[in-house]
Amino acid sequence: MKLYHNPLSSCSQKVRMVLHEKNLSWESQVIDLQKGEQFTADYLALNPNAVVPTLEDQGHTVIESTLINEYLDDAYADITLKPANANSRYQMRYLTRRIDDALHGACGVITYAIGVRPSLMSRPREEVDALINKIPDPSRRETRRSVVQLGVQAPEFVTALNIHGAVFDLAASFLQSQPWLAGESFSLADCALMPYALRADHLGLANEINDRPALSRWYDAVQARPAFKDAVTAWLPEPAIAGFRAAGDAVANEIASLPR
Ligand SMILES: N[C@@H](CCC(=O)N[C@@H](CS)C(=O)NCC(=O)O)C(=O)O
Repeated sequence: MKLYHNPLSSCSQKVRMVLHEKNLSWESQVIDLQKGEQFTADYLALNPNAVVPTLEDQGHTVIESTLINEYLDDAYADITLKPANANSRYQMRYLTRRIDDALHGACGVITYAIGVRPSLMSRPREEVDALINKIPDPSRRETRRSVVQLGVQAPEFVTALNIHGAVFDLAASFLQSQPWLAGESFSLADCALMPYALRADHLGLANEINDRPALSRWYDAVQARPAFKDAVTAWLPEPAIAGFRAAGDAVANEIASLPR
């Protein structure tokens, strides 16, 4: 089994979490997104959306992180990460859908506006434009352009923060009555939300978690899982995380004064 992924990418983190929760062994192929390796012809043949992750297994190519995780849970069922009862399964899928439909794009916005923009600003403008122009999806491309140009002042930024608030509220409401997002057992939903809480934390937005006690308790519990160390901590490039934190500190006052 081979995973094309990136250490910092949230969708890659959620698939690595499932691989390690299920004790599966896998081969790593890192795709450097800032160098544009997602746009090579070989990679586009595997994943025409020019995004990570992509899984190759038993002769199949599987894309879309949520579907990769469902595939892994179906194909390797010894340790299952899907709850047994139908309503919990519905809760799991409702959350993973909200994450895919809304939170993921919002996370890209806050990541680029706060964390990635400083390093892009130090590169030649034409080089950055060329990278942005390769993004196949027009709406993602124009959002990226706006956020790289305007940072936290981009109109998309406040919307993205509010989406984080709404999905974190939803998650916290599920966690009022149960230890994990989809019930009594750790599931694909917990793997799916984890990277977004982590990213908010790294970008200086830990208050989005800490202000919601049930979510904060859940975040601590996810980080304490042995799989988290192998799937996430082991891959985190410390200088990049320190850069994210410093960039978060640098815009904290500006963010606090934005109308929400
Ligand atoms: N819906 C896709 C989204 C994947 C995605 O957006 N991946 C990001 C990293 S988290 C990426 O590869 N971005 C490439 C880029 O920024 O050019 C999935 O769930 O797999």
